[in-house]
Amino acid sequence: MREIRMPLVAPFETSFGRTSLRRILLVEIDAEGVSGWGECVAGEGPFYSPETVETAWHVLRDFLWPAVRGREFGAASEIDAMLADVRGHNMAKGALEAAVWDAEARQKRLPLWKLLGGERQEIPCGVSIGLKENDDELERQVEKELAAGYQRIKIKIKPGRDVGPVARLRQRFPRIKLMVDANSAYELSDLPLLQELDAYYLMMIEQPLGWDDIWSHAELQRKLKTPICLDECIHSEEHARAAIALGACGIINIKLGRVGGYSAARRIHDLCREKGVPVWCGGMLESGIGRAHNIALSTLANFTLPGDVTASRRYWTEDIIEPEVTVSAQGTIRAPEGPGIGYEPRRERIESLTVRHEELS
Ligand code: SMG
Ligand code: MG
Repeated sequence: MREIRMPLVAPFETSFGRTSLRRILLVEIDAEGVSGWGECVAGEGPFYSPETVETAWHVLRDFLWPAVRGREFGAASEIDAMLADVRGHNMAKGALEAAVWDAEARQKRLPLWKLLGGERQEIPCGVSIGLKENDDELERQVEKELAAGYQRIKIKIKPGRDVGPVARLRQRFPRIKLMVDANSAYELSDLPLLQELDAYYLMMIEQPLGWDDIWSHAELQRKLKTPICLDECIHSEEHARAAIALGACGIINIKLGRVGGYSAARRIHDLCREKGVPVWCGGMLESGIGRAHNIALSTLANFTLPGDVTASRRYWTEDIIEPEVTVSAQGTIRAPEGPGIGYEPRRERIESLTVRHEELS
């Protein structure tokens, strides 16, 4: 395990706070001499979810690693069950599990996306734009992302920064795929305001209400025309099943870390496919390693909507993988042909960014 620190090219602001410097926990595993890499997407503080870099470090070292060390297994798909005695801590689990998937794919000399059963090599990409000082700045940023080719625009909203910016963008860009993400900044009592957003034919409203409150989203969805997309609320297949059965959402954002790895992500993906609920891959300001895993996940068949998976340069002056992730002029990323995640971790650069390191055996 190691922690690296990377400054973002620009601060990223959501309804719960602002990030300028990422602390990123990376996991490298050695599987019979083959390295596999995973990234823990826990934040610096417990504001998106309860996990942090510190809790993940502790749980990985003291509970998850002891659950797998020295145990023989035939495939990365077995790891999920081996970690099941630990409740929660999905981001810590996801980092370890993803590293094992990378190693298995490298051992088999297969691209990870093919090992996972991915069906599309070209994935559609959107961008997530943080809260801006004013509407002019927001509009300029949207212009820039559209010019780069991105297929849909998501903006962050919070009380006081919602209908105004959305109305302004809709007037300026009547035809783009537009959506908003509130990161749980509203309550059911904000219904009239959220209903005002229905006028702007948004693709979806992401996570307007409480981070673990599926029931209130069902209440809200009954009164909104715009589909709700759940992010923070969905931690497992069981949550997804409940949310769909209650009518709490029409769309689900899947993040590897939030659900605890590929096995859980695939279960949610398969359930949503069966229920006719489209999914897309979320982002967590990842370095190239997490970004590469998101690309692999996005190749599964029901990832039909553009995800928050974007070029390295949108966040980093220099990424930690070779080559960097790039996006085509059509706003797509091509899943790589190389083994494993298909991008090589740049060891020297990773070493130079490392602030702590612990080897477990
Ligand atoms: O990686 O492009 C990215 C960020 C996408 O908006 C994004 N993520 O709620 O979906 C979300 C947020 C969570 C992270 S904010 C620090
Ligand atoms: Mg979100």
